[in-house]
Amino acid sequence: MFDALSDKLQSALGDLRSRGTLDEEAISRAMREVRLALLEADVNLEIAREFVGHVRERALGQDVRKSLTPGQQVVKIVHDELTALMGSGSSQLAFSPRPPTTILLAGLQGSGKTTAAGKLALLLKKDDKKPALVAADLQRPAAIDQLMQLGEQVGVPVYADERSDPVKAVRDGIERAKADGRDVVILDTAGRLHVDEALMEELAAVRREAKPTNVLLVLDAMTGQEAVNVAKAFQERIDFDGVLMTKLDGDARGGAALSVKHVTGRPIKLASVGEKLDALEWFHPDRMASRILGMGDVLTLIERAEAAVGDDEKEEIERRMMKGEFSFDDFLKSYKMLRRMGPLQGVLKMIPGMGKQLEGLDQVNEKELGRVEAIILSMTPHERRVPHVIDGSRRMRIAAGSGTTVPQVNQLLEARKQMAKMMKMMGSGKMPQIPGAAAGAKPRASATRKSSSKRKKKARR
Ligand SMILES: Nc1nc2c(ncn2[C@@H]2O[C@H](COP(=O)(O)OP(=O)(O)O)[C@@H](O)[C@H]2O)c(=O)[nH]1
Ligand SMILES: [Mg+2]
Repeated sequence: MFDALSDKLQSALGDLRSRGTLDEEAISRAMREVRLALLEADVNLEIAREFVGHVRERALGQDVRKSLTPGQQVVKIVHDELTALMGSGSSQLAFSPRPPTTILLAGLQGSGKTTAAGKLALLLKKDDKKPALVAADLQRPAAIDQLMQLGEQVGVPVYADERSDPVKAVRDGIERAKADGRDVVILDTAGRLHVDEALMEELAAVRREAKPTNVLLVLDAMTGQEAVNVAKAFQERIDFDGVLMTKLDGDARGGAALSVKHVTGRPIKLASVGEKLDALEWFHPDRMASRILGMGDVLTLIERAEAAVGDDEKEEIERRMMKGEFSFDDFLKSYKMLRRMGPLQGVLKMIPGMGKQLEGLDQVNEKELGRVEAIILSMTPHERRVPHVIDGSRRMRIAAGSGTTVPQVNQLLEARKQMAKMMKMMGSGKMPQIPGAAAGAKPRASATRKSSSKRKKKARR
């Protein structure tokens, strides 16, 4: 995700990170590079200029805190400003006190509305909601079929009537959802290739009928600044509460995601990061900023792990992680989970410190994963539980036993250490100084635990 931007920002700041002191010249040089990186990511000129202005001002005026080097502080400032740019507000949807909650998806044709409707239904279902899908795109019969198929795949009812009109389809759909005791209704509407008057009128009519609890604009991140222009046009005509940004997995440059909040004042609430049905995530600006800056995204990692693994196993690992007792046995289990958690490279990048290490590897494939397993399996049970006993000669033995090299063993030892450190800081509520410097991670970490117990309840039913 945003690979090019991420690389450029990291290299712009790389020089600062390692410096003990900072002068104006060094900051200016870095800021020129940051500005260029943003422009190349298709962030609009004015936003890029303003962004760099803020960072520079804060960097020059910073009161030097003992805990961070000046270079690290600049990285933290960039992190904070990126977070602020993407919106520090909540990514929650509104839920109606009188169900059903209605969610209207609007957007251009091909932006990903219909697939997003299916993905959102699945996401809400996992959160113990009872969603239903309503087809309000009646222009093409194929659109209804597509929604029907998605509904079947995620196990959610679809209300559709191809002979209806969009307004009536929405009215009937909501009625049926109520009668069936569904508590969330997702409305999939028609799009056009371009913003046009007929589309806006249809949407306005559907909106009047549905009185939706949430209007989400679906935007294709791959279209860059064009997506931002589309957002402006929709805002003027029908307005929306938040954005569901799609196709963040492709080679999207990031401009749309970085600019849309600033331009429209509406936050990104959800991010679609792949074609698979489980590739929809709640959007957290602070976590996204961490990912872009290569600081890892431990919270999203934990959430994905939760979704991929049995509850008991997970709670045990999580409890120990939070105490910093993250043994190689836990690591191995987590690694096996990783295989079930989606595209490997993306997952590994969320581990703090792994982003850079992955640079040399063009693709992390099953072979590399196999190597990690082989290394851990070559450790004695005691070594796995108490990794700090692994000295030089043990490393040589492990490398020989697993058919790997000592540097590869070292790299794994280091990765475990980083993770354990990170987890411990999160568990104690102290945020790490640089990686993922975002405030507010503590409440989220506990929210994570809460949601896990909820899932557990569900599993018992
Ligand atoms: N790679 C990728 N493809 C997506 C994503 N979301 C949607 N697509 C694809 O985009 C195309 C258009 O999606 P669709 O939901 O039919 O768009 P709609 O016209 O707005 O309803 C389909 O081929 C989807 O598989 C995403 O997050 N990542
Ligand atoms: Mg569609």
